[in-house]
Amino acid sequence: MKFYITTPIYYVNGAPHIGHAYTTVAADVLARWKRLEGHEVFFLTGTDEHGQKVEKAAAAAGLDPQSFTDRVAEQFREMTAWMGASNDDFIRTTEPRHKRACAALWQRLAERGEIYLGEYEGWYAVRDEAFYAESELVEGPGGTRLAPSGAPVEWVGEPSYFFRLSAWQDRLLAFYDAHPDFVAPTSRRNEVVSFVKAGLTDLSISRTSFRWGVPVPGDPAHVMYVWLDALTNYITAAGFPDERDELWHFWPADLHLVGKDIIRFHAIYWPAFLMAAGLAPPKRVFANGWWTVEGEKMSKSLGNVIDPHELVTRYGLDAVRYFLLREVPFGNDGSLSHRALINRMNVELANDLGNLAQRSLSLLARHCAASLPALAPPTAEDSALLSAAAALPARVSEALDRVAFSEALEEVWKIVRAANAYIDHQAPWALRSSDPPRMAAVLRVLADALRVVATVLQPFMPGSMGRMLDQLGVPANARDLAALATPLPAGMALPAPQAVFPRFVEDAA
Ligand code: ME8
Repeated sequence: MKFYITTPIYYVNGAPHIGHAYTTVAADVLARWKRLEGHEVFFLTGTDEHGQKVEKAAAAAGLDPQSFTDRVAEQFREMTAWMGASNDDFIRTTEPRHKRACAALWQRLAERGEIYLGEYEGWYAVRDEAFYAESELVEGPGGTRLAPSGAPVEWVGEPSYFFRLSAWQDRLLAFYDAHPDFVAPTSRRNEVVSFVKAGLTDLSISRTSFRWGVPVPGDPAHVMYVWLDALTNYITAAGFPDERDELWHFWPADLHLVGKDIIRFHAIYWPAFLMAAGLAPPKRVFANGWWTVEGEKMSKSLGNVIDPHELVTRYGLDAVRYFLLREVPFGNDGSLSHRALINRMNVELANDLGNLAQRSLSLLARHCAASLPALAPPTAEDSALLSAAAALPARVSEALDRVAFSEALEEVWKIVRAANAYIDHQAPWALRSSDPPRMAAVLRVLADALRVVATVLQPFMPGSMGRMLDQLGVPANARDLAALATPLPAGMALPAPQAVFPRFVEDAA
């Protein structure tokens, strides 16, 4: 089966931070997991480069928008690589293929009578690139008016094309009814449904007061509203408007991962645009929560913005990936704390998993002539551990289908803890003199349990789990879930063991 997963495309108004890296890593884990399950995966990420917000940032940097976006887009591309993302494509909205797709979508909407020319008068927040109704505004300091997000708003009055969003209200509600899983978590679904029930007004989809955008076909005085442009990226990358493109079979996307701040655009506007153009809406939109830093909102003015590259340099990529997905149930907000990260590294990675592997592998190296022992008829305890391990992939799969990363990891750690209890109880080091065949049998059980654990953890920690599978002698072409059904041959040579997760020792300085 095919699986198409996306991250939001990130604004290039500033450098990437840990919030961006978070959604990218989450999408990467799902993409890698689906590949491990044998699906045909297309994983897309990229940058959102048009609009007033980016235009202003370019001006502030003293650069023309194209040179500015070229520079910042490169930083996002690098972030994607540093975070170990296995994306199949990286889209930039300034690319010709994307402008072509935007124009084609616009034309389809126009041909179907979904667009009309009018005059927009109302509030706009550049920081959110969003229009707000008077009734949505909140009071800011000194009686100023702010968007519900806290962004400043300005009054805009200009000729504008409109999308007949109001006509889609009932069809959207029917769509949410027919697809109860379309928006998740449930709190976000409720938010979306009540927003639509409260009544939709037509949406302004073009601007005339600045130039940095995709020109409206046939009326170049207008540029397209940046959100219409941005959302289109998901079909551009699948080959739109060429429906014979080899990637088009990936559409509709199976999952758009987005931050909770942009759920309205993805769960209301986007399916409405698509249905209005006669295209299938995405299957699911899942919103992640927000990270704060040591309990404080991340902001440039507080100077506490976390650079993902610094975090990875300090703690290592896999520890950061593990922490981000283990610490907070996906969908909830979380606080990024160095103490909590170090704690998880030392307790769960170095101690629980690292030591288990190290103990098992060094006993195999020393007392089994560095080769894999044969499977012996299992005792009840052997069978309990082996059958729990065998059931693990299905449990992880079930959790990941619910986008519940922390639950998936908890399932893995149940096996890790069970294997630790098993090794302590069996004490293979003591069996070495009393019952060598039993020692070999116990080590084989541990190797098999570790193989399952390392296999299912690959999407989360590709580098270290690759090394663990190397040490377990698992051939590179036998690391997907299907391969687990075939036992490794007895007598197979094992390479010298090396610690996979060193303890993190804090600098005394
Ligand atoms: O909204 N915690 O781009 P953006 C968790 N271009 N996630 C965070 C985060 C935080 N503190 N900060 C950002 C845009 N994110 C649009 C999207 S899509 C067609 C267009 C993540 O650069 C989160 O996923 O503001 C959020 O939705 C995304 O970065 C927003 O990035």
